[in-house]
Amino acid sequence: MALPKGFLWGGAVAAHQLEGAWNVGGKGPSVADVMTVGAPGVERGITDGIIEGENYPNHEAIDFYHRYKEDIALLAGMGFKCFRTSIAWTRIFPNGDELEPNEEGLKFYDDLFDEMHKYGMEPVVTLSHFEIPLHLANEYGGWRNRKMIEFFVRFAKVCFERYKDKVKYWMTFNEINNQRNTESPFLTFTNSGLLYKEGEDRYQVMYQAAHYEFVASAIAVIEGHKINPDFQIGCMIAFCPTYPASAAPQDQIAALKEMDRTYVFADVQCRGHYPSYILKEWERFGTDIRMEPEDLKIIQEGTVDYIAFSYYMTFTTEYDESNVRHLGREKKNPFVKANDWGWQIDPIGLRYALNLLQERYELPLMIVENGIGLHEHEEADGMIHDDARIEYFANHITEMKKAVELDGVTLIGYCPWGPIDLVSAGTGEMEKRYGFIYVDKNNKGEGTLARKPKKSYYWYKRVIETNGENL
Ligand code: P53
Repeated sequence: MALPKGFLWGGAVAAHQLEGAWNVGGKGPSVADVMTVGAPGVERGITDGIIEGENYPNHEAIDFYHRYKEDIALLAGMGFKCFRTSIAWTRIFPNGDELEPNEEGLKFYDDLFDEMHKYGMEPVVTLSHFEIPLHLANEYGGWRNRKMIEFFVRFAKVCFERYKDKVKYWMTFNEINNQRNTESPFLTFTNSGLLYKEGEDRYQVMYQAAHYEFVASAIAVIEGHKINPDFQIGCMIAFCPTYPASAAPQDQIAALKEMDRTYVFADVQCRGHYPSYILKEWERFGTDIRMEPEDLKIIQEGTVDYIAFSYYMTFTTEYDESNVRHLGREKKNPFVKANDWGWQIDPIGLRYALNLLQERYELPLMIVENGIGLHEHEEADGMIHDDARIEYFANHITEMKKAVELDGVTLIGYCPWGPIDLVSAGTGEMEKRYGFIYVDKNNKGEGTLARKPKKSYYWYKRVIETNGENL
C-alpha cells in the first residue's frame, strides 16, 4: 500500500512546550507561564501571577529557543519533510494589545523557518496553541471578551505578512474543542485564557468564547487568503472518537451526542454555519450567545481549507439519564489498553477517525498530533529502548495507510506529537515523554538538557525513507 508522493512526514510541537526563554527577546508572559507542574491524574496549578519558588516547567522547557539549530538538525536527521510548531503570541505581542509587533520575536521565527527550509522541511504553523498573552487573560478576561478578535486578527495578519513566503500551512486555534469540558479550569484557561467565576453559567461562557474564536478564525482565513492565495489555513480539532459502550440504542444516542460536542467546532469552521443541533440545544438551555449582525456572514465566508487534528485515543460512553446535557457517562473500554496516564491506545480508532472526518467534510486532512507518553530512562547499554513507542506508531501508521488506500481518505501529512521530549501540556511533566529524541531533564527541572536519539529515532527515519512501507 503506497502513500501519495510528497506526503508530509514530520513531527509537531508547540512553542511554550519547548522554547523556554520565557522572558527573553522581549517576550511577555503567557497563560502557560503561570502553570505549575502536575502529575498523572493531577491537573496543573494556575497561579495568580508568577510566584517565587514555584516550579513553572514552561519557563525553561527544553531551551529550544537557544538550541533550535541543533534540534532542527536532529529532526532533519530523521528526514522530516515538515515540522509543526506554533508562534508564541507573546514573542510577537508581549502583552497582546500593542499596536506594533516586537521585531526581535519576529526575527526569531524568521531564523527558525529559514533553518527548516535549509533541510527542505515545510513549516506547519499554529497561531494560537495554549499561549494567550497573560495580560489579555488578566485585563480582558481572555476570550470572554469580544476585543480578543481584534487582538488575534492583528497577530495573525502580522504573521501572515511576515512569513508569507516561508509558511504555507497554517492553523488558527489548537484543539479548539478541548474547552467543551467545562469541568476543567485548565482546558478553558489554555484554550481561551479565561477562568470561570463562581456561579456563572459555564456552558454559556464557553460557547460565547468559542463564538468569538470562530469569528476570529474566519477573519484570519479571509485575510490570510488576501495576503497569499496559496495559503492553506486549517482548523485544529482534538479528535477522540466516542464509541457507544454497548449495542443498546440509548448508548448510540449518548455516543452521538457526545461526538456532537466535538463536531460542533469543526462544523462551524468547515461548513460555515452553526448546525441545527447546537441551536436547539442553546434554545433548550436558555443559552444566549451575543453575536454582531455580520458574524454569521464572516463565519460563512471564512471556512477552512483543510482539517488538522490530533488523535491520541478513543472514549466509550454509556447512557446516563442524569446527565441532561449530553446523556452519557464515560466508561472504560475493555477492548483496549491504556498508558500510565490512562490514555486508551486504539490504532483502529485512527482509521475510524479519518473516515468520520472524510465522510462528514470531504476536506483534506492532516494528522498533526499522535503519539504515546511513556516513562523512560537510559538502559545499561546507554540506549533508550522505546519499543512500546515503535509498536504504537507501527500500528497507528498501518491503520492510517488503510484509511488512505482502502477508504480513499485524502491525507496531507502525519506529524507525531513531541518528536523531541518536551513539557507535557496537561501535566507539566517532562517525564511524560513522547520523543524520538530523549532530553535529559526531569519533573523537578533537573538535568543537563542533553539530547539523545532513542531507538525509535532510527525506526522513524526508515519509515520516512520508505514512505511508510517499512514499519
Ligand atoms: P499532554 C487533552 C486531550 C488530548 C490532547 O498532551 C491534549 C489534551 C490537553 O492535555 O493536548 C494535546 O502533553 C495538545 C498538546 C499536548 C498533547 O496533546 O497533556 O495539543 O499541546 O502536549 C499531549 O500529554
